Amino acid sequence: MLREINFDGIVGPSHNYAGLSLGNLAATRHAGDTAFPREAALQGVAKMRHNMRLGLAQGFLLPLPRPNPGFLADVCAVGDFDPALTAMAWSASSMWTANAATVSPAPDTEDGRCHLTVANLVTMPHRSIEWPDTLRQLRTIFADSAHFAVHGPVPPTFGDEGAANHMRMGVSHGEPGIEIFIYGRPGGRFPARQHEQAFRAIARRHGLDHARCIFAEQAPAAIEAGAFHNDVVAVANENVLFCHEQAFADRDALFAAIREKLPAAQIVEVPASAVSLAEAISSYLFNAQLVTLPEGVQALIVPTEAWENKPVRAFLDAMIQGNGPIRKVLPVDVRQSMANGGGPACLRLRVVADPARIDPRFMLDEDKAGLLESVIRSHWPERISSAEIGSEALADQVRDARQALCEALDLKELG
Ligand code: SUG
Repeated sequence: MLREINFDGIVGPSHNYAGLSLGNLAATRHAGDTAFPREAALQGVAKMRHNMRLGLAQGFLLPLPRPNPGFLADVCAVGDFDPALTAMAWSASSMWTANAATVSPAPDTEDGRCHLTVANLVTMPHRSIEWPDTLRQLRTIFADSAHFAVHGPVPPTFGDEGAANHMRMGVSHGEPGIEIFIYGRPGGRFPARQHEQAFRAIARRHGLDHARCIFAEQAPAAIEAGAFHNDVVAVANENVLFCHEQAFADRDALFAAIREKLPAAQIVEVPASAVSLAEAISSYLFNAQLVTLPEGVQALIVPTEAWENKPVRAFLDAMIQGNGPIRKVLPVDVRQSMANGGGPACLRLRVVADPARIDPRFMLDEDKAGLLESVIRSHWPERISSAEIGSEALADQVRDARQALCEALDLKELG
């Protein structure tokens, strides 16, 4: 049976705050802070447990090998120490698996398989080095080629940041849906990380029906205000789109196209008069997981920062009291990730598939969550200050921690 499975990225043992992402205001604000990798990873597992206990299917992706073994050798001479390049090699940014790939589930594709294209992430150097290891992992998880096609990245000429800029809507997960691709146009203060042509290429290689695709531009003002991905200002699930009034360049045209292709669509738009763009971005209201619970109602899993923000809370309280399609709001604490600009939605990649077709080593249950916690507690560094990034002793600890995880999960081939 087809279900939506959320694959969360396990926060890696090198999690730190180096301020590497221009245009990601939280990451910039926290540059140089001391990070707490153990706490960060435990917060991530707690979120997975929370969602699993709601009756949702939960998977995970491993952190990637860090410090990245090839990168520094490629860009530095032996014996050189360049703090910026070192921080790139150490980044744990693959935890935000919404940027791992773009996923088109089987009901949408010509050959009836679920297609995944790994994101090239070329705009940010520290993220551009993720895809080869991510691809290896995706090819392990979705190895059943009768049901999955896992593609390499689109050419680096076209920046691609994966599912964070992609929304799928439909009457239910298991039926053919419409796929909405949001891209940015360059020229503003901050980089536009998603190129239109990357998405057009992905739609073609996934074998999507053009009549059920929408390509729309993200509002330049949203990028300017710090929405470096569409999932900072919008989220969709089944027939519901939840978004900020200023998320899209041409909101009327986008909404009309959605309603024409999906008459059952319900759009819950938050007006700027209730929550300003700045407040939406700082609270990460839209970087929420919008999910359908087993009892059939939709719930919004928000970061505690959104729940504690006054205007956001006022909007959410009114929304729940009203008669809209989102019936519940559930806060989760992912503060360590949030400080780098990654909320609950950044931390997960959604795949609609039959869990029985997926490598079971990547599916979570209560026992495995306990196993993850015990490996994290005994191996993840408690803290990493900016001065420690690059330390050989810490690098050894980071490598050993990942190795211990791979061994505990019987995934030595990815070690
Ligand atoms: O690419 N932060 C990530 C956050 C990604 C959030 N993902 C989604 N919105 N889906 C980024 O900007 C900061 C790392 C640092 O600065 O060390 C970072 O990469």
